[in-house]
Amino acid sequence: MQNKINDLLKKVGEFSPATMAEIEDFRIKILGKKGELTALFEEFKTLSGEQKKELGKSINELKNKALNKINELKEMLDKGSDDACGEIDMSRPATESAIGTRHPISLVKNEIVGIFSRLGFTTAEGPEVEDDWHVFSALNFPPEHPARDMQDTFFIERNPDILLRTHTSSIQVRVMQNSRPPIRVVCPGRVFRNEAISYRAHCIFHQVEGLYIDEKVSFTDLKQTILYFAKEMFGEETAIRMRPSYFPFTEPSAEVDVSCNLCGGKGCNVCKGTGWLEIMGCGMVDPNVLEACGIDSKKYSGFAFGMGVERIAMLKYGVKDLRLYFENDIRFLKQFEAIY
Ligand code: 2NL
Repeated sequence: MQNKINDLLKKVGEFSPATMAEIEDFRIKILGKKGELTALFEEFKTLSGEQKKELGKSINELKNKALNKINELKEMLDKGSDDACGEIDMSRPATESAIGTRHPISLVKNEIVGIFSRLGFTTAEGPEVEDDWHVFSALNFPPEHPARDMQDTFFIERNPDILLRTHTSSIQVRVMQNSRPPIRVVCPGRVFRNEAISYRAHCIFHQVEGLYIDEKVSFTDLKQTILYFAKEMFGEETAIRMRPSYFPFTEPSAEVDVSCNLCGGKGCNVCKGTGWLEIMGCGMVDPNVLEACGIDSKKYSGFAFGMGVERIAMLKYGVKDLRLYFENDIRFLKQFEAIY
């Protein structure tokens, strides 16, 4: 028996495989159910107590050597295959990891700007701290208009001519002053109004306004442009309707509704049973505004529109409380498109 143990010890010592399959074959041949070492253990059971004492140590040593050798060999081959140069594709892209998510207001603003850019509108931005002329006077606001009231607008105490813009129209005023028609521009940005904060109002919010000025621009152009926008934003099946309205800077003016795509126009709790959702205001630019900005109102006409980004985002994502857009609660924000 001692000889058999020695033979097997030698075999284990000399074993030098090249592949995983060889190791597995060897393991089965030695340690498997019908393996050589297993047979030795069967034989060991039949020995007398005295003989067991004599051989027990060496048969256990053999078993441990065999197990260790097999495990070491397996580990070596495993590692070798990882290190082998030819087997790693160094050109494979690394695993992407998200660095955050885009804010829903940015997503919707980018989408609005994108739709108009496909119609040839460029984008312009301007200062958030403005003067009275660019925000009110140039836009045909009469001196006694309530928007000029301290109640609605944030003024700088030391100089009431300086204020936080209440709409992004002041950007378009600057564009008109600084360029010649044809003008096609959309102006996204933050605006500020002195309002009590609630689920439907905030003192800071976002607008996108648009302006198109050229010879012979008509209300038909306005209507088709808005219809194109509505279909792109809310889906091909979307219809629009216009209701007469009033703004100091446009004449005629209209409020635009889109058909409610939640109930297909039948009436639901989102559209409050009407089948319609208000999305923006618009109109033909008042000739007084064109003249104030240095554009000949006899030669040129134009349309303009303005929409609240929070409102469009509420309709798009079903957000019921506007404050969620400003609180930076990670549970809300992480639901939007990831940035890599
Ligand atoms: C609304 C309504 C509107 C405009 C904005 C505009 C700008 C210039 C001249 C004429 Cl420079 N009009 N902007 C026109 C009509 C409506 O916004 O409900 N906004 C959220």
